[in-house]
Amino acid sequence: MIEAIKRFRLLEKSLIAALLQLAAAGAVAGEEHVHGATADSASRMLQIHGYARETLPGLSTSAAYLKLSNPTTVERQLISVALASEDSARASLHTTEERDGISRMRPLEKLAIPAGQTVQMSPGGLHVMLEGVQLRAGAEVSLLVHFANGETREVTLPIRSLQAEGQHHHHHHHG
Ligand SMILES: [Cu+2]
Repeated sequence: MIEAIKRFRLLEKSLIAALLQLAAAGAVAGEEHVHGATADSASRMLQIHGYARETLPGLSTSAAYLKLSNPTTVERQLISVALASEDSARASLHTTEERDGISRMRPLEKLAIPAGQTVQMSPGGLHVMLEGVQLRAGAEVSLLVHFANGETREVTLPIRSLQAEGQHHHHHHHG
């Protein structure tokens, strides 16, 4: 009887060891997207959330605002953004600078997301400029976000009305 319990405990131990090894393997691969990655390793990947602004009637220019959280120990660099679907549309990384009391937008070549930090784009600051688009509030738009390490992430963002823009107190999680 005692022998049986001992053997069972041994089996239990080796099972736990095997599970830990699996978890460790998942963590190593967690930086890139892996099928079957555990929720734990997924939470250690770069996270991208955000929203896009609707286009005003008669205009074809808008902006998207991303929140990039980097829980990893490696700095990531966003090098470009593109629209996933529309060929005629253009997306580019912009920052806003105030000079002589006038705020101007300037293209950014890259955006660093330091290890363990979050970069939040916002109206009047960093943004993804969208040109040649028609964005309706309530719909969604997909962006391809390219990183210096060769990774490309597709993010689907909700499109918000201009009125709603100033009022949000929480960010939406996309699927
Ligand atoms: Cu801009």
